[in-house]
Parts: sequence; structure tokens; C-alpha cells
Amino acid sequence: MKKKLRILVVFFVAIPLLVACSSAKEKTSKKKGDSYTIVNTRPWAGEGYKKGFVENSIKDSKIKINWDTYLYSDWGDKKAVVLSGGELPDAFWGGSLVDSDLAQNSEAFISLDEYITPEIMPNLSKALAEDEKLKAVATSADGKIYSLPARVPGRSVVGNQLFINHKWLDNLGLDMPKTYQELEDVLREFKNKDADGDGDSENEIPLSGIIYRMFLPWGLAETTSTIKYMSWDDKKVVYSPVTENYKVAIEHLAKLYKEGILDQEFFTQDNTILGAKKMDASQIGVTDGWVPGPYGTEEGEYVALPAIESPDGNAYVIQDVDDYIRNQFFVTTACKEPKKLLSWIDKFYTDDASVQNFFGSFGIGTTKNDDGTYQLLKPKDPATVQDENSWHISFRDYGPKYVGDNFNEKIHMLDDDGDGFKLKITKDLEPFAKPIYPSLAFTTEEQVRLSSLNTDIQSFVEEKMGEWVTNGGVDDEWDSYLAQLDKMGLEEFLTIQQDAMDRYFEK
Ligand SMILES: [Ca+2]
Repeated sequence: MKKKLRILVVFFVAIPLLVACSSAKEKTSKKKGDSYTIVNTRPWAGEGYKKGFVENSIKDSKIKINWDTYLYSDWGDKKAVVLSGGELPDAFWGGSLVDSDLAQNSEAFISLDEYITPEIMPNLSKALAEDEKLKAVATSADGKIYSLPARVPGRSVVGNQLFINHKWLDNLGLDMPKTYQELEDVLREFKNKDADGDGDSENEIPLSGIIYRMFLPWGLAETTSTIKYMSWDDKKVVYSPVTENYKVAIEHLAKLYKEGILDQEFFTQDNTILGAKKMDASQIGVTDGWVPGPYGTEEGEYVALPAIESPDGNAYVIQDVDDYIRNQFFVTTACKEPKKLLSWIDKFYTDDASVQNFFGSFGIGTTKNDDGTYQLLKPKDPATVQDENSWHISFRDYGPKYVGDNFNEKIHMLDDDGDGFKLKITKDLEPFAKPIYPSLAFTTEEQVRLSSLNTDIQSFVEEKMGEWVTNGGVDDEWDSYLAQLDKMGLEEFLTIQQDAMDRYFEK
């Protein structure tokens, strides 16, 4: 990058000699340099995401962007080198860095507060003034903003959810379960009978997937927190694995395991093995996921399981998505003129831009109607689903964007495809969704300490989780388990997070 800057300087010095009549204003802007390098990470190769809004807005802003792009599969190895290699880029796009990167390299990044003004960033300033959650998500523990936030359009309230094999229900003449007891009875039938009808009553796996998502009936839902198993109640942090509900849940899951209802490989299989099982609809009765589609060729056998009434009378659903996302744009100390860069970035914070950068630009992935609503376009390749296509033709989950409340009402989705389909299959679950665990910001010291405490605590909790579900013993060992967690610093672990949550709600 330094080399490129030097070439630019030489070039601009020569310009006035040749173009004597160029305006003073233009010269000033060019002298300061208007070329920026941005590190960006992508799931796949391809440049489709730049077409339309991105290219046009760059042109309109009279700047040049050099995208330093890495595939997700390579970025893990390259990140440390890019952050410490001496030649920093001007900025990092969303998806490339997380809180701990900022904490460990804080000297590499500038605070953006002085640029978030109605003059330089009118759209973002307005959004931050109107939306307290956006501000809380963006603000660091020291009260400053080091990375820009986003609120994405088109997001369902419920993310991952449970699916049931309705062909198995039909084969055995069973009704869709509505309570946890009915679900358990259905799973037991799946286990004891030839649910898939292949003549073998021993080859069904009634329940498999990600273990923590099976804790739902006890109100222990997975959250988006970077620390696993965190929950909260009335602004107080709760570590689920030390609650009474968790203990009861473990006892029930141990019972299901012993009966062969819970996948016997639950704790030993990796994602590849689990993924292969999910691809074969003849193997699993109930499992989790984003949509039933990825379960392979027999897609259509699975339908969304309704919110199941738990023994306590409530129904719970998985809560693992948030439409508010932090860390979507970082500016480094290498950036010579952040003002111009950020004034371009501000263009991403309008409704039109947010739609285009999540679903694809107008004429490519979307159109804007005269009444102010938006229409999603079918992918050119009919074999591609819309949400996957959107990842190809937009920044999708990453990068600056913002829409207000109830914005989804303005988007005409494709009913049976991608995001439209997801919204359809989560609609009945929405009333049961609880507010998502807040995206907490930690100081550098807190972040380091928390990571260190969590390493021991999480590995101990998961070791015991697997042991108790497969071999039993949770009741006998519960007290010594709690004592061990105390020794591992559970109190400090919770205090750090409570302090962050208190700060979050003060903002
Ligand atoms: Ca069978």
C-alpha cells in the first residue's frame, strides 16, 4: 500500500504542470489521497457483490477502493499477519474482525466518534440518535466507537429451529406433537417402530443435532453471545449450566439417551458425520437447522416443529440471531483521510442501500417499486436458492447498513424461496421468542480475563454435560460440580459480564 501511495504522490505532483486550470478544491482533495485499501472476507470467490450500488457509490464519492479480499477458509491463517505485518490496510470490512481482535490490537485502530457527525455521516448519526440499541451495540467499554454497527433487513426473529420428519409421523399415524410429553411419546414411537418403513425397526435415530438446542423445553435456549450458554433475566446475566433447569434438562436427556431416543453418537460425532445424517432424511426424526432444505434429496419430508409447550406451561424457541451486528467497519491508524472514506461509508446507512447490500443491487437482486416497497428478484440460476444467491451478489450479513423497525413489511419476498421461506416457517414461533442476549462490549483487560476463564469453565461444563447425558450421575455430582466451577472463577466470570451488561443498559 505504501508503494502505491508513493506512486500517487508523484502522479499528483505532475498534474498541476499539465492541467493549469484545474480547480484548487480538486487539487486539495487529490493531494491528500483518495485511494483506500479495505480488507474484506468472503465465503466464495467472485466479484458479483460489487456490482451496482458498491461500484456506483465509489464513483459518486470520487474515491478509489482497493479490495484486499480473503476467502473465509484462508482468513484464519492470514489475519494475524495482516494485523501485525507492518503495512496496515486503511480499513477492515465487517466479518473480518471480532472483539478480541480489537482488544489485542487496539493501537491499530482509531476512534470514529469525531467523524460520526451530521455533516460527515448524516445517515448514521440520525440512526444512532433514534435507535438506542444501535448505539449500545456500537459503543465500546470506554464509551467510544471503534467499529461501525449494522441492523440488517429481512432477518427472521427466530434463527435455527427444530424440524420433524412428517413422513415418519404419517407412516405411524401420529399427530403433530404440541406438548413436550407428546413430543417425547412421538420420539419413543420413532425409536420402537419402523418409522421410515424400510422393514428395519432398529435403524431410526429419533433425535439428533446440536445438543444445546435440545434443552429448549427447560427454557435453556442457545443465544448469540460469544460466551456459550449465557442467558439473562431482567438485565441480570445468568450462566445456564449452573441453574436448576439445566440439571433437570440433563436428567431428561440422560433418560432419552438411555432409551436410545437421543442419538448415541451425540457427543462423539463431528459436524461432518452429523451433516451426512441430516442429508439422509431416512435417518433422523427430529433435528435442528436454519431451513429443512439442507437435509438433502428428500427435502420436503421435514416440516417446522411448532413451539412445544414445556412442563412449566411455557413454550420456548431457539434464540440465536440478532438483526443488530457490531464490528462492521474498522478504520486503522494507516488511513490518511478517514473523513472522505467515512463519508462514503455513510451512504450504506440508507434504506435503499441496506436492501441492495443485503439482497443484491436494484436490477440484479431487487427492484424498488413506486410505492416505496421493494421486490426480491428470483436468482438467474433456478437451482440456486435466493438467500445463497444474495451472498454472491451482495455483502449480505456484513458491512454497514441500517433499517428501522418493521422494515420487513416493505419487502416483497419470494414466498417459497430463501428469506421469504424462512420468514414463513418462523412466523408461528415468533410470539415465543424472547429478547436476544445483548451484544456486550468488554474492555481489553476484561476481554483477556473472560476468554481465559471461559476456556476452563466451558471445557469443564461440556465434559460433564457429555458424561451425565451418556452415563447419568448429575444428581450425585451436582454439588461438587458447582464447587469446582466456583474454584474456576465463576463469580469473576459472571461479574465481568454483569459489568458489561450494566454499561450496555446505561447507554
Ligand atoms: Ca426403519
